[in-house]
Parts: sequence; C-alpha cells; structure tokens
Amino acid sequence: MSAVSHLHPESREAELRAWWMPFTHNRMFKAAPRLIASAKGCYFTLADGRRVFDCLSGLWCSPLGHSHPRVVEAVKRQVETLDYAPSFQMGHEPAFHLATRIAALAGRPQDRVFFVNSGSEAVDTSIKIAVAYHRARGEASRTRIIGRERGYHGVGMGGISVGGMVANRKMFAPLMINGVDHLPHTYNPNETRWTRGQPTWGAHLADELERLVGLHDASTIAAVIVEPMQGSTGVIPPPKGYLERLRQICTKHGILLIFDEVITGFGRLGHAFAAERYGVTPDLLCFAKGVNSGAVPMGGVIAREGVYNAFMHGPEHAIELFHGYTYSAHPLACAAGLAALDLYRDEHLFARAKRLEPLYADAAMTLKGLPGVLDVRTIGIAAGVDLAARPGAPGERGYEAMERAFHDEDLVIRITGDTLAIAPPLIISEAEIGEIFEKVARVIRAVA
Ligand code: PXG
Repeated sequence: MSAVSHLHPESREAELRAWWMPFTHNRMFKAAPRLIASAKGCYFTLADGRRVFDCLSGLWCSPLGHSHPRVVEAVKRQVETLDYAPSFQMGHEPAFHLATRIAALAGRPQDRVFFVNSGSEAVDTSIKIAVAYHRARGEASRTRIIGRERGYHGVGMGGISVGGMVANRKMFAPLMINGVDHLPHTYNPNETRWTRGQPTWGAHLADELERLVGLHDASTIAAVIVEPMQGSTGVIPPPKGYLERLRQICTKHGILLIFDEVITGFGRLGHAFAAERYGVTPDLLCFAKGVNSGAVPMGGVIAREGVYNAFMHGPEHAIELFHGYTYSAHPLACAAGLAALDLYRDEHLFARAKRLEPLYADAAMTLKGLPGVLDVRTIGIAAGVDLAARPGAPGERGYEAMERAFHDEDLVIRITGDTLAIAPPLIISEAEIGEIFEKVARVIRAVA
C-alpha cells in the first residue's frame, strides 16, 4: 500500500485500476482513495501515516480490535504447521475443537456446527439445510423461506432473496429463489424514536407470520430467517416480545427459525449471541465476522441436534448433505477462532460490553437535538443515527458525514443512506466512547 501512495498521480491511477471494489463508489474512491496500510487495536494507520479510529470494528467483524498479538501468534503457528487441510472426507483437530467451543459458547453443547467462509455462505447454507431437512423428514413441500423487510443476509442468491434491502435486490430480481415472502420490518419512528435497547412497541408485528401461514399454508414453509437486531439497515433492535412470538409461531407450525447472528454474534449485544440475550433459541444460527475477529474469513451455522439427526439416516457410506466449500473450516480461520474465543473468555469482553452498554447509550444520545438528527437507536455496543435527507438528494448528507468524519475527525464511520452506524471494537475505552461521539457531534453540525 505504501508503494501505491508514493506513486505519481498517473501511475497511481493505473495502480488502482484493476481492483473492482465491493460496495464502493469505484470512480469517486479512485479519485480520492482512502488507503489503509496497517491496523492495531481500534486504529487504522493510513498509507500517509495518519491514524484513524475504527468506529465500525472493520465491517462489524473485529470485536477484539485489529491484529491482537495472540490471534497473530495463533495464525502464524498454524500456517507453519498445517496451512490448508481438505475438509471433505478428511478432518483436522482445530476444526473439531472450534466447533465444540462454539456450540458450548452458544449454550447448546449437543448441537452441530457447519463451517463456511462468510456470512453470505452461512445464510445460504442455513436455507439449504432448512429445505433439505424437511425433505429428509418426508415433508418435501416445505420449500418457502420467509425473510423480512430491511433485512440484510449477505449477497448470495439465498441471502438477497430473503433480504429486504431494495438496492441489493432490484438488479437481480430474475435470479431470486422462488417462493420467498417477507415479514414487515419493525421500525416505526412515531413509536420507537430515541429508544435505548428494545422498543416496547412492535411485538404484534410477529403475528404477520400467522397471516403468511394463512396465505401460503404451513405445509409450504420451511423456515423464517431474521437478524435478531437488524444491523446493516441502521441498527434496529427487536421489539420486546417479538422474537419470542416468532419462536412460538414457528414451533406451532413446524417452521424452522433461523437467526442470522453474523453481526450480533460474539459480544456485540453484551452476550455471546443475541439468542442468549433474548432467551430465544433458533433451530439454525448463522455466524461469521466476530468468530475470529475478522482475522481470516470464516462463518458457520449452528444446527439443532434434531435437525442434524434428520439427515443421519440411509446407508452410512453415503454423504448425508451435499454441501460444503473448499475452504470450510480452513485451519488458519480455526486457529484464529480458537485464539479469539480464548480472548473473549479471558478478558470477559462480552460482560464488559454489557457493563458499558448504558454508558455507550448515554454517549450516543448526546446527539439527540443536534440539527438534522431524526433518531438515535442504541443496543449493546451499537448505535444507529438517522440524519434528515437533503431535499432531492437522499444519501448526500450521510456521505458527506462519512467524508468529514474521515478527513476532519480521524474517524471511520459507516453509512447506509443518511443513517450512520457506530459500533466500535469491544475493547474501546470509556474515554474513547466519549471522544468518538463528540467528534460525530461536530461532524453532524458541520453537515447540517
Ligand atoms: N448476514 C448479516 C446479518 C450481515 O450483517 C452478512 C450476512 C453477510 O456476510 P458476508 O461475510 O458475506 O459479508 C452480513 C454482512 C454494514 C455491513 O456496513 C454489514 C455487513 C457487511 C458489510 C458491511 O452494515 N454485514
């Protein structure tokens, strides 16, 4: 990277040309690139030497901050010992250890863990398991998946089909999987504005699942998938009683409940998983990101023992589930995962997040009343801040806020439209929490 930053403008343009960057304004970026050279703890160091605070834990994926020495050491040791191991008909110890640790952490030691390499793969895997599960039990008519408006479940064909973010869907409409329907989202500014934690309004929206069962019949529905807290759309916590009610309705109708905990897993809400925080147990639980603090791509699905058992029939020499990836349970990802789980435990980071939650909420709520701030929502160590869109230019104020935060305040914040998301690493200090929201306040005044 530093090589890139020292090039002449023309050669720099050539250097930046080949990488078609994901979810990025490629042309604007390349005209004024934001290049990261290294990272440590909560800070990125840019190619020009400036240090900026990482207010979104990477892309929600680094609860431990960056390059923790114990994670680094574990990956180094692993790459020297076993760089790659096939996971089809072969196995390696770190993968078995990590699966056992994750199941135990989730409080479901009898359950099974299927490893993949990203959140998108976890979601598509959970959808495939759900449909195949019903088929294995002789209910092959259960193929329909119910997602939710404003949901983000990654970018696989399954994930965009059950997801509810229109920009991610509209270009690919003909590719969507068949038979998907959506629950309404639970955000209603008139009822839930300025909420810390769970809003008291909205549990009744889970009853929309009963309506969809009435419309399609339970015999056609395989699963419901929701993020317990909607992350990418701008931090929307679940209304009190909502997830519980979804669970009841799913159980009543034999529908599998899938929690997409790609963001909420590994401490973001002050617990190992949101399922634990809310006392609701999904049949399938998708995770990724925080499993190894983003050090090596990894995701997975925790499957209830009964779901796994449904596949364990038929001749023993036959593969039970025709699914998996070359890099499922990659040894480096597993080693990083074991080190990360040790750190979460040894440094009590989930309990720390829980303890800091009120302080974090207080700091975020100082933005209330600033010009153009329509709403602030907080839960765990996450905050969503809605700014009023400029007339005729949705997203412009948000983008300007991101740029100003970066250039004027040395902060990396995340935007979706005119909503800011702030979810720093769980190792953030109390003083830093105050500082980042003071800086965000200055940014909000500047873009008013
Ligand atoms: N499910 C959820 C709930 C997610 O948040 C994915 C699946 C997909 O994960 P992968 O690893 O395939 O990207 C995600 C990803 C943001 C942001 O700014 C959020 C995600 C990714 C990038 C940016 O909110 N979430």
